[in-house]
Amino acid sequence: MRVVVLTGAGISAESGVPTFRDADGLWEGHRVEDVATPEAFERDPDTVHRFYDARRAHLSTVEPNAAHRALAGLERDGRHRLLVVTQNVDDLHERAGSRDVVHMHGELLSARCLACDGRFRSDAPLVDRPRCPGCGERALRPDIVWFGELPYELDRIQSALERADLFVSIGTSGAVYPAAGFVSAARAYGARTVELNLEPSHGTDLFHDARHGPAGTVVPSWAAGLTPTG
Ligand code: BV8
Ligand code: ZN
Repeated sequence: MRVVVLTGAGISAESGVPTFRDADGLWEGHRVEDVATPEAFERDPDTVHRFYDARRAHLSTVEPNAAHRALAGLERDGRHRLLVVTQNVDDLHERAGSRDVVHMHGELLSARCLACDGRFRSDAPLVDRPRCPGCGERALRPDIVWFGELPYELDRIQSALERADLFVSIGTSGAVYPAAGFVSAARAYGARTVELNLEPSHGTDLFHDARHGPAGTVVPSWAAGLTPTG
């Protein structure tokens, strides 16, 4: 089967990465509009840099969990064609072994240059204004898709949704678009749709099936059901 898996903050919760909804809409004590918008970066770049530098540094203290590993195992198994489309900016899918991963909202371990528009793997704190590896300008910003900005690889995601036999949504509240609209698109193209989440999401009625519980438990048992041994 061609399987498209959409993941959100909930899949990394058991690894110790805070979700957005955890703190009543406050992102680690910050209002989203103060740290995850181009206007916020314009207004107060240091606060935005410190916010992402802290999340980037925190990555080295967390590990992938059983849900990330189960998806990597499904891909490695090879019986099904798996594409992971993640809203997450952490690198836990890749560290679990997943290779076909689309970061539609960017990555903490990447920086983008406002002078030459280059994108570079980088784990350096950006608040110190390091020089761009490409053009040497001190014009790097977090390579993150902020509210009001166009997500990455929407064309690739759209064509994968059009050809999907199965669409699975894991650990997402379904509150942010265009990601929250993928289930309807996949369904419209004939895919079966499954929600694996701690609790019903905003779009739970749009799914054919739903299993509610912690991803670290629900995802491995769902994956095992997809590749019966023997
Ligand atoms: C754009 C990077 C236009 C930053 C992020 C249509 C209608 C209404 C509004 C809009 C619309 N279209 C666009 C908008 C505006 C906006 C939007 O959707 N606003 C919302 C708030 C209404 N969308 C945008 O701005 C998008 N851009 O539209 O551009 C455009 C068009 C043309 C040209 C130019 C521009 C861009 C949105 C991307 C913003 N960036 N992230 C960063 O990370 O710092 S979004 C960010 O928030 C995440 O990436 C994710 O997408 C979202 C958080 O949601 P979740 O990941 O689902 O996390 P959440 O905490 O909400 O929920 C966790 C879930 O997990 C819960 O359900 C919980 O029950 C569950 N859970 C918890 N623990 C576990 C668990 N599940 C399983 N196991 C557990 N252990
Ligand atoms: Zn540059």
